[in-house]
Amino acid sequence: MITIFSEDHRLQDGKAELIDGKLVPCFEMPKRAEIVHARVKEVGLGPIEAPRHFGRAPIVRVHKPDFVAFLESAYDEWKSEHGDYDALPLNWLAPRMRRKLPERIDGKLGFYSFDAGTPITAGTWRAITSSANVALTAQAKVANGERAVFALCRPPGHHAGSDFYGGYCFLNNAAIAAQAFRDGGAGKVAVLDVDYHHGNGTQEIFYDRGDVFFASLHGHPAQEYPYFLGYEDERGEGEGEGCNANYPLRWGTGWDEYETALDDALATLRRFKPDALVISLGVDTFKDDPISKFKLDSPDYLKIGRKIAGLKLPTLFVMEGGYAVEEIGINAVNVLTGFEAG
Ligand code: SS9
Ligand code: ZN
Repeated sequence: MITIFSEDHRLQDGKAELIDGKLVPCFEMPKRAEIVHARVKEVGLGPIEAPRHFGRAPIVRVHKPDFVAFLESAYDEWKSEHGDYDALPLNWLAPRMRRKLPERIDGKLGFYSFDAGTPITAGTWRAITSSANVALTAQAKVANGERAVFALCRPPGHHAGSDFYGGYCFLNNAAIAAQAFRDGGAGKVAVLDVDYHHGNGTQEIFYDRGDVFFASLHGHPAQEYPYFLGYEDERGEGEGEGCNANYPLRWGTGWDEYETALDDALATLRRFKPDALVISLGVDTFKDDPISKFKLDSPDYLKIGRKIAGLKLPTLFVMEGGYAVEEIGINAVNVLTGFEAG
């Protein structure tokens, strides 16, 4: 399997996030991608190639242009007002306040974000456009006939919506790639999100569309971030009615319960008869993940890969979360080798 990877991910190297009432070093760190990259080499998964540049057009197919322009200039605006250190938002709209874009950067950060864990740094724009290019380069290879390609994206993307960022995500790499499949002629695309957290951004982007099915297995929103989306009764709307499937799972979920939900999600996607499959590949479902509460173990990721291969679809794997840094390489690459064996 070919892997697409860029060193530019290192340009996103935030100092701190606000979590559990404390400013702590960012869990979403460059080392994550380095460990996955090293594991891809170690197991000899296949060639590792650099991304091509696709420019803004495929990005604004899923994100609003004003949001993308905000991401591009946010750090400079912040720096000229506050100085050369990471930008974090601190206030948001409460219900029935007015969604009107403020002039000052502090207000804009709150307008376009939904948490205080996602710093915008000097290198963020270059890192996130590079991450999107990694996904698009891999997508193009799958569209051109590769059975499966691994987009080793960083930063991740599945929490980013059409006009908001958060959850360490700025541009939604998986959604951008899914849309690129459609724009390249695929009639129907399925996105399966196996990250521990609900892919609220991807769901928002495709919620009213019948051409892209979104299925997600994740920590139950009653217990888990991002809390305000991801329930089972969210089934899509309008043209998209019936094209969204959520599998909220409680803290402590281990392989047996996970497998039941995964089998159901895969059967649902099979009935949709997609032409291509995008996997939002998070491995923060691991038992030792520092911010998550599922109990999957490293061999379980081989089984996930094997089951995904059973759909027999052209498949794009897009790296998302996973914060047990020492094991992230083994776990992520296990999904890929399980797929190849399946
Ligand atoms: C948990 C706080 C979670 C954001 C997590 C984003 C994961 C992206 N107490 N903070 S895959
Ligand atoms: Zn996650």
